[in-house]
Amino acid sequence: TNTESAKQGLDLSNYDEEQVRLMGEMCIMLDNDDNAIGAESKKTSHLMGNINKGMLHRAFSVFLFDSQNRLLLQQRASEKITFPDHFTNTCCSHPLAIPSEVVEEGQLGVRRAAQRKLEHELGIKPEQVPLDKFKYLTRIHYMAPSDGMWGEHEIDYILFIKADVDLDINPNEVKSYKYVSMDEMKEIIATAEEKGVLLTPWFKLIDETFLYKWWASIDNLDALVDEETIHRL
Ligand code: DMA
Ligand code: MN
Repeated sequence: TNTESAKQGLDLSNYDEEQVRLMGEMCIMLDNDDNAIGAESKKTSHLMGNINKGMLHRAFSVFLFDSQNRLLLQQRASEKITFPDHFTNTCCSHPLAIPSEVVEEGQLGVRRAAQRKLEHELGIKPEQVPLDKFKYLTRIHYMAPSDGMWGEHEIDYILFIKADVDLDINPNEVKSYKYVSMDEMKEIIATAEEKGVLLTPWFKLIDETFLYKWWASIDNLDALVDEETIHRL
């Protein structure tokens, strides 16, 4: 049993045990300008009751492309507590409130978290995704409810990486995966509603704003990097 849940009067017994365990991870709490102001559990920071009071945390979204410039999509596992079964970009999660992942210089903490979760979710070995190979593009601030109880409210660091990788899927995290060309991506987006394909809200927002501009410049991203702006989407 989880003492924090008990304290909050929350019953998590109907959720996947491993995903409930991961709700104990400590996320980095932020003010509106991405200044770290504390730490709260993943559970506390993803409850809509807290989000509606302004609670905000740091996150990252990785977009991984192979040498043919195809984007690796994942479908989130049914076990996920937020946005189960939704299709999304390669990998998302949170840098944790631990010494190695709170480092802001060169986005080092975020890069380390990205490497850690690419291995955890998709089985990608860190050697195939070196920290300095991630291209940090910008930050996106967004809020999105998942269901009545859970949601997201994040400043999300966008990381692109071009690498051919070996996958070993963690079925507790990922239900399926797929490499898509830009045309295939646009087709998936255009037909998602009629086909009943679920897409995560942050992926839709990035698709509507920056994705294709960045994707078209995948081998030449330096001019598009915007380290300063926090885009409010
Ligand atoms: C959270 O992703 C991060 C973003 C950008 C939505 P997630 O729900 O996949 O996190 P985790 O894999 O840690 O559950
Ligand atoms: Mn989050």
